[in-house]
Amino acid sequence: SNNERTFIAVKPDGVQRGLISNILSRFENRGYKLVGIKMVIPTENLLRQHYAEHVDKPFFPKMLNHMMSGPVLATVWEGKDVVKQGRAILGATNPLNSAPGTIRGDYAVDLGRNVAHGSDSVASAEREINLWFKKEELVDYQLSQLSWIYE
Ligand code: YYY
Ligand code: MG
Repeated sequence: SNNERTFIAVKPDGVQRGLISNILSRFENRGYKLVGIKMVIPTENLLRQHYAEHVDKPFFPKMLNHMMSGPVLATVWEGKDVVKQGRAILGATNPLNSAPGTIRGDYAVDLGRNVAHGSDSVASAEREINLWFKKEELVDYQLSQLSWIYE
């Protein structure tokens, strides 16, 4: 459906490196609709929920510190196949395996500094959106370009 949503976040390293506009423009240019956006310094509690699948892994404490080290830009994007396409726009988790042209392949080198997050499934996206955003923070509107993006 054209109403699929995903959660994309610019991590503290991406924010500090001035990559916000670059990352957002890739989703805008592709034709996806921005429905939520805010800056937040995440709490440990939020990150433990967000990264629930990773809390017991050896890299988790280091990753937690990094994610809490500064503001994150939290965004929600809407459109056809946006979860899968968002992951493709981000590139592989390890930037050394990310193709040139992807965000991580163009702007990152180390796994722990891979500049952005994207939900890995429709179910994760729903969970993450509800975690980071209140319902009233997600804006309902029509993209005027819709009929030029979708046939
Ligand atoms: O979903 P994605 O971000 O692409 O990768 P995950 O396997 O879910 O890992 C989340 C996050 O954890 C990853 O973006 C970087 C960090 N990380 C790490 O610092 N060291 C690892 N060995 C594995 C993951
Ligand atoms: Mg993940």
